[in-house]
Amino acid sequence: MSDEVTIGGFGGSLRVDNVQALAGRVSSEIPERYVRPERKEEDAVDVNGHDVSEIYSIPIIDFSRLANPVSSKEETAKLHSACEDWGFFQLVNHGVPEEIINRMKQNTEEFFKLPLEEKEAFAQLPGQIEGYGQAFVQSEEQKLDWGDILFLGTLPPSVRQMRFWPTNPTSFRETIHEYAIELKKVSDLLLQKMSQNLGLEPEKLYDLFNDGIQAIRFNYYPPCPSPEKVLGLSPHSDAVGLTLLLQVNEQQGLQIRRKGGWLPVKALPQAFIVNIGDIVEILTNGRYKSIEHRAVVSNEKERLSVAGFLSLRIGRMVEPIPELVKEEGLLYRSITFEEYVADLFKRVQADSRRSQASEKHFFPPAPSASGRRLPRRPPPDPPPNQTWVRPTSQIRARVPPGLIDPHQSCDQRRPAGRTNPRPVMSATRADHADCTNPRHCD
Ligand SMILES: O=C(O)CCC(=O)C(=O)O
Repeated sequence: MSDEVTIGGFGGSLRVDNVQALAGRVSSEIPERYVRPERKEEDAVDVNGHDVSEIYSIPIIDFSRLANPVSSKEETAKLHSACEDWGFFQLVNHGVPEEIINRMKQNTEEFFKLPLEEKEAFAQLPGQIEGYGQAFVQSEEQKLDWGDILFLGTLPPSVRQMRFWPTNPTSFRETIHEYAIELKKVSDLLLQKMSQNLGLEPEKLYDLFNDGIQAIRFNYYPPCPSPEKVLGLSPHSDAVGLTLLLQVNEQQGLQIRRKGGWLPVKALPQAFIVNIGDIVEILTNGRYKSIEHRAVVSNEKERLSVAGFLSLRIGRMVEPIPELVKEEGLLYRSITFEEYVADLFKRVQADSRRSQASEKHFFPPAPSASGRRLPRRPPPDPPPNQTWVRPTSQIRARVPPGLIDPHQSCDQRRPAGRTNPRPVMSATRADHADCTNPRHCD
């Protein structure tokens, strides 16, 4: 194979303590690197003075109704509004055999229960993001997540680095393989329906992602004696096309950004929680939103989840689809997938040195079998007097007090009459003063 593509190879994580083992040792005092002072302030924000968890629940899309000619139209319209207004939905009746879902859950639990040394046989190698370890620790100052991961490239089969695929439990490799195939079937239909909803050729998004890379990340969040001080997973958006998340046990913990607060998501058993990633946000010129999310932990029970990421193949362009660029003009610059990832990687490194939360998900450019890196071009400059809008993953996850949350991608990013998109990093509440969209501005 002359141009073998793998997910590792561009950069990895610094080695830090295994959190599952650490959780077994600490009784009350949490090591400082895990303490997130910002949680106090952020968790105090609720939506309109109400308990967000009581008011909102993310949309539920019935996959069987999407596929059924009788109900497809209505359910497809529901899907469209979920993608536009929420960027998140739960997908039920998705058709993945229950037996595969249950085996995936069981194997995942069994793997994380193994003694540390056994899991470490599949540990990340220096400079690699695949394998067992932690997500993307880039500096000694960076705050750390209260969780461990196993990250694997799954599709196409040529991206698989089997040295990271656990052999215990014995059925795990087969389960991951079968699950990956099922996940692709589900995402294929979703992409077709999304294309239809966007007024594109039905196969447009499907074609773009069909030869793309799929990866799976297994998350293990151990119980923590002071759960209110830590984060299982830092705020981030997903630098991929789509994510399909399966919560493994009944312990909840996913929260999404909504109206300036953190909205807890109650995962339905057997459902996938689907979210739009940054690449789809860019392809749709911001029409579908990639929403920031995070995971919190419990003091009683561990939480496990399995996130399946669908991304592009190396060499594809990440740019708005021309048919979707309307009067608002181009909001994102064109960039190759490998430039996009390299750019993201640089930003994460810079952020980590500032000891802030970092973006986790990216697919680095793969060295070819000959070891030669794919050619890189410098990113183009924007047209005169214009600044590009940054995709969500490239915007700081944590919003300094007084600034608008960039994930509430308000129309005011680009007020009428302005020809240049506003650099969202510097948007203030005053900038959004006359926004009429209740979803965007408080
Ligand atoms: O565990 C969760 O609920 C969130 C997982 C997630 O966001 C991720 O793996 O990217």
